Amino acid sequence: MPIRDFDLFASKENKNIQIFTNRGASGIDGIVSTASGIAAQSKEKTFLVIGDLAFYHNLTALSTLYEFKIHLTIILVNNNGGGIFKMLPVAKTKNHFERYFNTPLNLDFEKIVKSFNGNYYAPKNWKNISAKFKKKHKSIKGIIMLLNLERIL
Ligand SMILES: Cc1ncc(C[n+]2csc(CCOP(=O)(O)OP(=O)(O)O)c2C)c(N)n1
Ligand SMILES: [Mg+2]
Repeated sequence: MPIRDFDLFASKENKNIQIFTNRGASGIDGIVSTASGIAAQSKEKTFLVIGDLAFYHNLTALSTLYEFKIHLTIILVNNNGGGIFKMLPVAKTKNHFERYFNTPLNLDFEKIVKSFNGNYYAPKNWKNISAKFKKKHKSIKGIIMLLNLERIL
């Protein structure tokens, strides 16, 4: 959903921001690797906005960030599952939807991120997020932020 949300709701800005998207072979594969490559080459701050299921699918790519000291901020939009499927008619099939379509992961992302030597931060509100971006970004390598939608909205 993050890329679709961006497509629908991003405001027009005059700021010089470069946006990249990743289609992959089938959608959610290779997203972290693509962002890592961009971050490794870019002189600007690089942010990746990604859903929890897509992030989980891309976990092994996190080791590259640490190994090559790539400075990438990952904003993990965690709604515990594939929220996109809630927009489809299949969401009405109560018996099968949770297990086979939404597939909630119930993962502890803090532990996962730390096991890849990443920095983890779970902001409590929107103010926290902008403060973190402004102050800390330059000094923190490979920070991973968990943006838990259920808690903030
Ligand atoms: C390799 C691959 N496997 C499965 C899919 C099908 N698929 C599309 S979106 C999605 C779930 C995305 O969930 P998440 O990243 O949490 O984003 P949300 O919809 O919750 O915002 C899946 C499994 C895909 N696109 N690519
Ligand atoms: Mg999700």
